[in-house]
Amino acid sequence: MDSKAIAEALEEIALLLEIKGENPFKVRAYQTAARTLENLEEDLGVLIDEGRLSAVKGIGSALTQKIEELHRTGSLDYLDELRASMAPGLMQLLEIPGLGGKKVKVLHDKLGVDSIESLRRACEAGDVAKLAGFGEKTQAKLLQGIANREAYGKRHLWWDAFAVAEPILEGLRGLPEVVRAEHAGSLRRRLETVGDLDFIAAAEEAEPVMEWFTSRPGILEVTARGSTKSSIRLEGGLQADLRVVPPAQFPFALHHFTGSKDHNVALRQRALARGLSLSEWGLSPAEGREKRPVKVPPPGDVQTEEDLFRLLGLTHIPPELREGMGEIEAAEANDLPELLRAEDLRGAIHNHTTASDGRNTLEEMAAAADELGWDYLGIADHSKASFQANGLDEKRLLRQVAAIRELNEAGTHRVRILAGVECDLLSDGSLDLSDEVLGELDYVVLSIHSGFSMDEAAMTRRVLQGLENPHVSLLGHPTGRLLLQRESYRLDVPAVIEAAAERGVALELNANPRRLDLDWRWWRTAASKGVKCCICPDAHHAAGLAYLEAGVGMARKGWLRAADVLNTRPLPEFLEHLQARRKRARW
Ligand code: DGT
Ligand code: CA
Ligand code: CA
Ligand code: ZN
Repeated sequence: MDSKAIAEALEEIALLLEIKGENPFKVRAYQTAARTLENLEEDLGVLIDEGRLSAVKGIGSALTQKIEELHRTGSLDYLDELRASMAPGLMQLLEIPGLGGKKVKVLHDKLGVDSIESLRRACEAGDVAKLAGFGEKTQAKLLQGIANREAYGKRHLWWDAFAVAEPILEGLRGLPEVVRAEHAGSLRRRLETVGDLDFIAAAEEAEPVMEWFTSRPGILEVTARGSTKSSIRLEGGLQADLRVVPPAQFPFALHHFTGSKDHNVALRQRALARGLSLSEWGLSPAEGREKRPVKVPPPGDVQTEEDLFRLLGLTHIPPELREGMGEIEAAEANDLPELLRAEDLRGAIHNHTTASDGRNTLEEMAAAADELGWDYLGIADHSKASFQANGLDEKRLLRQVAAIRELNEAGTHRVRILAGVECDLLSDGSLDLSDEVLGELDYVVLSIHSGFSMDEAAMTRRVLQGLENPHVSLLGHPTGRLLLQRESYRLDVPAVIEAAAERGVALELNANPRRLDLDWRWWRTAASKGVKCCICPDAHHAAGLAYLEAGVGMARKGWLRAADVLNTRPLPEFLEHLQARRKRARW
């Protein structure tokens, strides 16, 4: 286990001790040790090997043992026992924003709160507001947090759902009875969140397929078991539907269960206008057409969704576009864009390292980018105002720039590393770093990490003012949402798109699966105004570079072509785009 992961384990111990009402000094000792580990300059393994860990300031002898055990084995009996001794409901309370260990303990001691449900009752009765240190405002915020959790709890991040769905699809495809199988539903449309998984399989004989699907490991409950449809509930809360159809019906079923509902309704109307009734079963003459018969194509004519669209006079509509947002009209006019593909991307520039809150070093990130075949990797660690993320001040940032230049010179990596920053946009609209320092960088990502509660007008002014600075190449995660967790801050997005177009600032499509920000629904407008998109994984560890793929799905949903996306450009052209404003500006 590395020092960051060990720090997290120590933080968890501190939290658990806090809930248990342990001695505050003991709690503090764990917190201090966690922070010490996070900021460790030396390699933890070396410290342990040389027996010098207990001499590090902030780490006592009792903790030395625990840290060594975590480092060696990746687990700790003490932590496991602590976890086991805690009512599960109490731990869940920590997921409500605004509740930490201390508050949970007070709620438990004074009101007997031991679950989210009992907290809700206590809030609704007004008991929480009466507690010292809580008050009406806190109580209202807790109730809101509970309501959000319920609204969000039913859906899952696309990325997480995909990870669960992939092996199931592979398994289905591996069954001897299965001729074809696909994802359907919102997962296939690559919606940012997914309610449940849908699978369609083609097989002459459904029974063995259903048997396999409903008896896999990791199933909590089989909620339906039929000859054409079965449903299961999986560990982690996801539900999954499987429909098994005869092979001739497959393209119709796949199309129908891919949705969306709005798209299906529009397509069915189009079929009706041609005298055809379209369903998951196939095409048949529309009612009332018996007198004036239409020619129904023989089933063999429709092998694929392409065939189905063609029969209805349309070019193929990729699943991502099937949201009932004008895709049928565009397909009719042969006017659908050629969508961005994953292989069009050549790199990305919003990524973090251990210099701020990332888990991997510059070298490790570069090695990972090499493995992915990227042409360029931009490092944009946090700036100093993000102190909770260990943001860089001018001195540390310039040191990092030098290290990056050196690493490029050394030629150890194929990927070209670009030196940037994710500079905080402060509440007054100014930037967290001086122009002088920003001028040393290859590019600047401007992001908001604080002061979320402004009203729309003030927030929009703040962003527009930030965009004035000619060093700014990219506006990071423009609306600040965290999917299933936190709403966007209030912002006049059309005004920001307008300003970005005028100033030649690109907007980020942050591909971190929790963000996917700017939302896909805005990108057609943005692209039509000439705003360029830059897709970035916002990776905080080497494996996070792979998030880029989630961004590709969102860009496709936003009707974006490769030409709309900056990081499809070869390095020289890409850099020129990022720096064009700075070059134009007169200082
Ligand atoms: P989700 O699961 O909430 O993320 O969204 P979907 O789109 O996956 O919805 P789901 O799983 O309820 O159904 C899958 C698809 O099946 C849906 O996108 C369209 C089709 N479908 C389901 N129910 C209906 C319906 O009542 N009418 C129509 N036209 N289509 C339906
Ligand atoms: Ca679904
Ligand atoms: Ca479903
Ligand atoms: Zn950020």
